[in-house]
Amino acid sequence: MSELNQNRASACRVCGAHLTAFMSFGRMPIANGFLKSEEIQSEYFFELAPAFCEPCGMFQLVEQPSPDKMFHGRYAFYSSTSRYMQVHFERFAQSVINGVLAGRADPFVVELGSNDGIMLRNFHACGVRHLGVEPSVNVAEVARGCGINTISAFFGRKLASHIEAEHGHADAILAANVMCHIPDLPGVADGVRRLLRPDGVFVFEDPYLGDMIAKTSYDQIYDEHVFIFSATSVKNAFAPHGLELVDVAPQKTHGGSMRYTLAPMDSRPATSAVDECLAREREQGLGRSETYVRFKQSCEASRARLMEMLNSLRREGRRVVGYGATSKSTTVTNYCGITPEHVEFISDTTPIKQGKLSPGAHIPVRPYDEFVRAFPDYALLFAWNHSDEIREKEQSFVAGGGRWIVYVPEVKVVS
Ligand code: JHZ
Ligand code: ZN
Repeated sequence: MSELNQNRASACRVCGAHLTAFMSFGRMPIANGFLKSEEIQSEYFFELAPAFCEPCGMFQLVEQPSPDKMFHGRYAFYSSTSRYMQVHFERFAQSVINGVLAGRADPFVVELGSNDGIMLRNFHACGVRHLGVEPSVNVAEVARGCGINTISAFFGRKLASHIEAEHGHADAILAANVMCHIPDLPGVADGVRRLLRPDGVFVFEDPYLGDMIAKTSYDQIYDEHVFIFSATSVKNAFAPHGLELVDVAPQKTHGGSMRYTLAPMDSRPATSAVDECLAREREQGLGRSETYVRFKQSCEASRARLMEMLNSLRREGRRVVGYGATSKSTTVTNYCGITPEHVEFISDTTPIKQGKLSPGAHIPVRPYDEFVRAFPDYALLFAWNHSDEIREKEQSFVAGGGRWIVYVPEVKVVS
């Protein structure tokens, strides 16, 4: 697929059918493009507009910035910032070790988009042969520093052949919050099929379309997420490449995700969870365009309610601070029109984001200490997907009278 096609698709990236955006979130910067004030002049913008392909069921962006604008040596998202996510990936790894790898001699595991090694460290600790593929050099470097074998490259057919030639076929190929980032899904599917052993499995998880629609969590839509998957679209997208959807398992992470297990066609039986999930998606109307018209209306209503609240707090002179400079918050701040007048700063524990401005809205990102030093009246929970972990940690904020503003599944103040 040409670079041009990857950036702006008039045809579905999976089945080639004609694509039309059903809404636009407007002019959007790179979600993780935290910047210094002297970089404002050259900030890059594109139009964030999702489309739904009725023939194959794939939810996708019409336009996506080129991958090198998003994933590079200054990539701002380090997976290991959440303690809960560390536990999640330890369990994910254990399920693979005790599942498909059990009883195999010298198994080999490949992870696509292995970031700072949050998942592979568990295989490394058990002495399992592994390889991470991570194009963002800075996060890959953290993994290598912990002894995790990692190459910095984008995965596709060619790289799959190289890996196979050097290490042999993989018993398991894993990906978490990665597949939905890759525009050339057919190329990755072919690469996976080529690299996988005939009795191997490909297991990946990503934010789930069913949750996004049910909760109006439109902030899952940003440049990196070129696709938002469902079981229906995953089944349709991989079958032409010889990979069959054999299991699905809902996950709580990232505000509602789905774990998909695929295997070479007819190599293992599909669980009943697959048909059940496909039926639920039909009932939810995920295949119908009216669902997306309603989703657009829900996004608009959510935006209006959030701005009403932030404007009235501003009139009352309340201090509001953002919590978590997430990728998701770039969509929320830019789509809703949140400015530093509404949100004084965003607190974040990631050093590379601190001292910078949030993309597009230019709200200062400050170290966590500043949140603790002078608690605001309200904290706008941009990292709402980590709500349990954060609210457990921030009990003194609430005890001191602080309140959380959340906007998923609906805009409200909670203590
Ligand atoms: P978090 C990223 O999305 C980007 P983001 C990516 N595209 C993707 O798909 C998902 O992850 C998986 C901070 N924080 O996890 C750390 C605190 O400050 O919601 C992070 O900057 N204090 C790859 O960016 C941010 O919040 C805390 O206590 O939307 C959380 O980002 C915690 C728990 C986090 O992912
Ligand atoms: Zn399609």
